Amino acid sequence: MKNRKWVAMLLAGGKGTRLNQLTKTIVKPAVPFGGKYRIIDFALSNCKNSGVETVGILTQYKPLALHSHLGNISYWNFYNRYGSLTVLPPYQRENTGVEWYEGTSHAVFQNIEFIEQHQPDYVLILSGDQIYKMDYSVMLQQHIETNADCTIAVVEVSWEEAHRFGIVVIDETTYKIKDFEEKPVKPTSNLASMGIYIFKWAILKKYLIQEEQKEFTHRDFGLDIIPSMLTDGLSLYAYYFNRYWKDVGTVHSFWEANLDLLDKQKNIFLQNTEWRIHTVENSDPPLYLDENAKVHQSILSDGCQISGTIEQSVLFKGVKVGKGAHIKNAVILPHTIIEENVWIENAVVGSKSVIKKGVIMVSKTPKVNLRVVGNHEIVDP
Ligand code: ADQ
Ligand code: ADP
Repeated sequence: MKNRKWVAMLLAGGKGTRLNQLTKTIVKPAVPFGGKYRIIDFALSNCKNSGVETVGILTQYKPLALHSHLGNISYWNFYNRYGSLTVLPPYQRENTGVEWYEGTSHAVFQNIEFIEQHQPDYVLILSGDQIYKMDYSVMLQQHIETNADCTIAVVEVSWEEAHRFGIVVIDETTYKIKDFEEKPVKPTSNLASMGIYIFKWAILKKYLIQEEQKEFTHRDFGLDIIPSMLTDGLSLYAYYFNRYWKDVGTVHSFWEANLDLLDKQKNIFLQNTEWRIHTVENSDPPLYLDENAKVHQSILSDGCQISGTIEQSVLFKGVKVGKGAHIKNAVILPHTIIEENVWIENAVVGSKSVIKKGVIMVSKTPKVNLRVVGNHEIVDP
């Protein structure tokens, strides 16, 4: 990995409006995930495990929880002779005042100086709101071998979902990208961009500057930068990823991705520590199951206190479940209290909520009718 100068820019500032109740006070990358993690831990751990030494994290929207999570930066142990982890909020500039980041490429444009300090050959652009385990150094290897100007990581998605993504059309033998369209109404392929890009830095820099001079632009990678590069005949390649990947943009996909962690066959299984996901440790007391507790195929976290029955569920830190309560296919966020004789099935329950004695919250059709309780909500029978 030595002497391969690359810098990662991790975009962690989007609003994430479709996670509604769960992102009222925190930004999507800071939303708790998988019992003890936050969503951003996946991209950060991938960086650490892939040997990316310099990471800039672009924050903006409701950053408090994210900043405090990242505050314990030494934990991430990026510090070494070569690099560091740096949080980059929008900052005060001469003349113009604080300029908020607009689209994703504008956010990177504003940090050109930071990138230049490191004089990288390549820049890796990442999203802070995806669940996956990926070795970015393999993608970089391909990028170097093909001498690409830009490499886009792609994954096959279902045809019904394809319209939610940037859609890539490739030459099947060379993987060269022939066409790209951001969130097309009628997708012509089901190969989706993962929003993960490697660019030659000199080329990206030129396009970032060029984009700023345009009058009508979203200042976005998918809408502006990638299409401009294709139009100009640059060399763009797809990096094909065939492992687990989920963009947790909606409450439904958040619920699904949490429950996916319970399946040993899926290659996101967290107990498989060959590619470890790191997080900031805490000093919560250990999990406690009392004499009435029954637990089946579930993740239970530190500080939980269980008297009821738990099946195929993910319980985050400090959740209390009373006697006679039954929880199935549910995701229960930190410090929620579930009182006696509650029945919850196919649901996401936000953090610090209280579900009162006897409440029945069951959805038989989670695909269309997942039950969701907001953070701090109190649910009475
Ligand atoms: P979206 O997911 O819609 O599509 P976007 O909303 O731009 O992309 O967010 C990408 C990442 O950037 C997120 O982590 C978000 O939090 C962050 N972000 C957004 N605006 C930001 C800003 N101004 N400052 C800092 N961070 C910001 C993208 C691609 C698609 C691709 C999907 C895959 O555009 O082509 O298919 O990702 O999920
Ligand atoms: P959702 O999950 O609801 O789609 P996103 O985080 O993806 O929410 O953001 C929705 C849109 O708003 C995206 O196009 C994104 O680029 C844009 N956006 C989000 N946050 C910001 C921001 N702070 N500044 C500028 N644009 C933003």
